[in-house]
Formats: sequence, C-alpha cells, structure tokens
Amino acid sequence: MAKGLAVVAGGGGFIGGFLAKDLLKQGYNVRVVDIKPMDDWYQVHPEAENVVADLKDLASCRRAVKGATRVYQLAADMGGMGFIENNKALCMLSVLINTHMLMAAKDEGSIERFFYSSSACVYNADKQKSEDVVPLKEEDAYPGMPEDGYGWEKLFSERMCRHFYEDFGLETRVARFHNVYGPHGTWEGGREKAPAAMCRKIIAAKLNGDTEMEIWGDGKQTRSFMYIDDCIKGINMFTEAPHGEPLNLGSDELTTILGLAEMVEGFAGIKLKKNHNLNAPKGVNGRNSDNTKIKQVHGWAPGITLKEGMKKTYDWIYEEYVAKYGAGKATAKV
Ligand code: NAD
Ligand code: GDC
Repeated sequence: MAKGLAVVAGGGGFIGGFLAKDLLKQGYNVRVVDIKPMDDWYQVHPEAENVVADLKDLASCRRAVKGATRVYQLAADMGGMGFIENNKALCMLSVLINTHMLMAAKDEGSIERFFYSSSACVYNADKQKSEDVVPLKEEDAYPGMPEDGYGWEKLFSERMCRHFYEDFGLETRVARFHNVYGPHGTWEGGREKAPAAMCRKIIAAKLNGDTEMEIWGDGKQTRSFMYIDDCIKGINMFTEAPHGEPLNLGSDELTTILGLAEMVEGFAGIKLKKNHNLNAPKGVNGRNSDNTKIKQVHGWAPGITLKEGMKKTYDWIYEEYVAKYGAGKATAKV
C-alpha cells in the first residue's frame, strides 16, 4: 500500500531528481513536474508519473497537486552566481511558482506537508563581507538585505509559507539550502555552481593539455558546500518534523574557492596556473552555515566531507565530459 502521492515540483532538476528517487524508495507514489522537456531532465524515474508543465501557471499547479498528500516545491529559475547575478528578473519570477503552488496546495485540501527549498542567499549581505565569515545563524536573515533578485524572492516566499501556515493551516516546512553539489547536476552552460565549474575546468585542462584555468574573483572567497545525500536526508527530516522557523541546511566545512580548485587538481593529478577574473560574478566574500539550531532541533547536521563528495562529483563529471567531448583535444568552452 503506497504511502500516498508525493509531488516533486522541479523534479527534472538536480536536487529534485534525487528526491523523487528517494521518495519512491520510501514507498510513495511520486508525481514529478518540470518545465523542461523530459530529455533534459537529470534523472527520469519510469515508476513515477512524469509531467512537463509550467508551474508559473496556476491551473498547471492545481493539476500538479491533485490528489497529493505531500508537495516538495523545488521548481525555480536559478543557478550559480553566473546565472543569478545576470538574471535578477527571471529569478524573481519564481515567485509566481511559489505563490501558485501554495494557493493550489491550500485549495486542494489533502496536502499534509508542503516543503519549500529556500536558500542561504536570503542572508544579510553585511554579514558576509569577510572571507573569515562568522557562520550564519537563522536570525541573520534580518534586517533583510538578501542577494539581489534571487535572494529577495526566496525571502519573500519563505514568508508566504509562514503566512499560509498561520492563516490557512497549510503545513509548510522551509529549509535554507547552502550550495548543494553532487553528480547528476548542472556542470556547464552558465547555471553551474563553483564545485561543478571547478571540476569541468580542470577536467578540460587535463584532457586538452592546458596549463592554466580561470577562477572568478581572487579565490580567497569562502563557502561551504553540502553534498546531495545530506541535502536529501535533511529534506526528509525537516518535512517530518513539527512546523518551525526556516533552518539552515548546509555544511559547516569552510573552504576557499582556491582551496576547492586545488582539491580538484589533486583528483586530476595536475597543477594549473590560476588566472583570476576579478570582473566575474563573485557573490559574497564569505558564507558558512551555523548548524547550532539544526542540531538542537534534529540532533543531526550535514557531515559528508567536501573531499568525499567532490571526488564522486569529479568522477561523474569526468565521465559526462568525455562522453560529450571525447578524451582528446576538446573544443568545450571552459
Ligand atoms: P535546478 O535548476 O537543477 O532545478 C530546478 C528545476 O526547476 C529545473 O529543472 C527547472 O527546469 C525547474 N523549473 C524552473 N522553472 C519552472 C517552471 N516555471 N515550472 C516547472 N519547473 C520549473 O536547481 P536545484 O539545484 O535542483 O535546486 C532546487 C531548488 O533548491 C531550487 O528552488 C533552488 O532555488 C533551491 N536551492 C538550490 C541550491 C543549490 O545549491 N543547488 C541552493 C539553495 C537553494
Ligand atoms: O556560483 P557559486 O557556487 O554560487 O559561486 C561560489 C563562489 O565561487 C563565487 O564567489 C564565485 O565567484 C566563485 N567562482 C570561482 N570560479 C566558476 O567558474 C567560478 N563558476 C562559478 N559558478 N563560481 C565560481 C549560490 C547561488 C545558488 C544558491 C547558493 C546557496 O551562490 O548561486 O543559487 O542560492 O548560493 O548557498 P554562490 O555560493 O556564490
């Protein structure tokens, strides 16, 4: 007997592909909805009901949540800094998806849980000016000064989730993801984030016999990166738990971007000259997750090490790269 119908909105994407697989394993019937043609989905699970639809449209949202007991709202027009810095209006239009999915879920009446994927980009920029960053606590989202465009949309939608809970009784749950990475995600084309970008650039250099690579910024900027398996575990924990404030869901293992690149060079067995593009999209100087609250509430925090996760990611991107460009003198833009 299935545990009910779980809907993964944005399930043609990176995190949604893994979440759909996990929910199927848990015994849910799963409906996956994404605007991309199915050929472009990172993972397609035949045992799921797979639907191509634009969830900015309210009628599509109503169809998407029909008969569901759980909704995981991950659909968003998003990417790494290369995308969100240059597509602020497009990122903000995701507010239509979030608003219409909340309305549809409320009206459907059968939804027991509504999970929403917020972001560390909601945090006040003034708290992220130093590479030697104090890990961000949940209260650091206020006073509000999120990432322009994308961060404001995420913060606004967090509050929509809160008010749909308070006023309409919709059981919303919110996590603030800190830079999630892993295989079966975006690794080229402009929406990729730093972990995948470092892998792609270094793999390309290795296969092409290049001796240098481009890094955006001076490389001293710091981040933490959460491996996908920790993200999925956290989504399940947050969804099952009683309603509460949005919590961090991120790793607290800090690295510089230069350190990330050097880790990947180690996997590749090469050392490259670094060309620093100081005009490229940089985001904040430092960002890390304070995991005090997630440990208090859930007795757990992400713990898969960067080295372990990055090696799996590197190996997968290497296979993808060779399959697409061959192992010789690749012509890929890096
Ligand atoms: P992703 O881009 O791989 O997945 C998002 C999916 O949403 C895509 O497949 C896209 O086609 C789909 N989508 C976009 N607009 C849509 C629409 N109008 N209708 C239907 N589908 C639509 O991104 P991801 O990394 O899997 O992120 C999933 C969620 O987690 C997003 O909401 C993102 O903002 C959030 N998040 C991700 C990270 C991260 O580091 N990956 C960090 C913070 C927050
Ligand atoms: O893109 P991103 O991973 O997003 O960039 C991290 C840092 O790595 C930035 O300072 C960026 O300039 C640097 N960087 C260096 N070289 C490269 O080739 C490169 N490509 C990329 N992409 N970055 C490079 C992200 C958002 C997500 C999400 C997460 C939440 O911001 O883009 O949408 O919200 O935050 O944690 P980042 O971490 O700034």
